Amino acid sequence: MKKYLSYSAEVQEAMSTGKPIVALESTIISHGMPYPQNVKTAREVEQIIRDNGAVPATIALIDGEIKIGLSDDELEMFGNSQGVAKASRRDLGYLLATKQLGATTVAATMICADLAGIRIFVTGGIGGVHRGAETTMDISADLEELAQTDVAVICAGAKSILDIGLTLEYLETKGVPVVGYGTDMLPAFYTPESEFTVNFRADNPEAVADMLRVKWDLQLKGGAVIANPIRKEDAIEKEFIDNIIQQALTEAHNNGIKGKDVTPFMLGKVKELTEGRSLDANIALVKNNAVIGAQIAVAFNA
Ligand code: PSU
Ligand code: MN
Repeated sequence: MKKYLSYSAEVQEAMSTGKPIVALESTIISHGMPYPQNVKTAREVEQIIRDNGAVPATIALIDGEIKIGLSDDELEMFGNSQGVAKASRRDLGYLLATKQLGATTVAATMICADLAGIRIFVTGGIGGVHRGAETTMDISADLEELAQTDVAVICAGAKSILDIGLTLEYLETKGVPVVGYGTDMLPAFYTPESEFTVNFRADNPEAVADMLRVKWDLQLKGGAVIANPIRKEDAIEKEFIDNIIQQALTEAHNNGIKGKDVTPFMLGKVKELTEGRSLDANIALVKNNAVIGAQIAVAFNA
């Protein structure tokens, strides 16, 4: 299994000297944000993680290998090329065997991080139960991965392109803890709050690290969602964004968007309809998550 893994020099060094490492996904680069903001953000997020005492490991599939840590040129390639596949759990075997470029989703990044022994992962938003899933059955593989793979995901909560209530029910059934970082309310990505509460609240990195340590000491398989709210100054007004999401959902439906294309379509459409404000918010919240995620990795490593 180790023969499929290939580490950057920076990650290799961190592993041999026992430094804290933070995993990062690549779907957010290739399919979640437009070029060139995607590459710029990816680089800045990596630097924020370094500045907060941890080592970044952006994960992607290249030429039959799972790359744990990308070079600057590789980040550029993932941000600026059309032929990158969106890689979730089901895609890993095929994309590696055929030596294609694959940008890993939350689910696939968790799998690869776990193979590399990395327990802390920072991103913007997770996939979830989509609105209308009671008929479409569109439920992200991210949720099943959180149920079974031992990686904590620091994100900005669940986006309201999803059915947040059903996403929480699914996570509850699967025994995945949803922790609010400094909040009792579940953040909803573009807004710091939603109408839903989290399961537990943690007010500092040590509290998160302690909870993860006990969970995994007990061999309770699976991950955790650490939901860190977007800062007020970066947030988008709830009524405005809800309206836009409703329009984007209608367009997705009218265009017959299905399967793995739903989330990228929605992100692109919301960006267009907000004239870029959703992208600015997305960039700000990922950076905010990188600060907290690095601090959690440091505490978990202690
Ligand atoms: N949410 C975002 N940005 C993203 C994604 C989700 O705000 O880029 C990506 C993540 O990689 C996530 C994936 O794992 O979309 C979920 O896709 P799906 O719903 O097809 O499982
Ligand atoms: Mn889906």
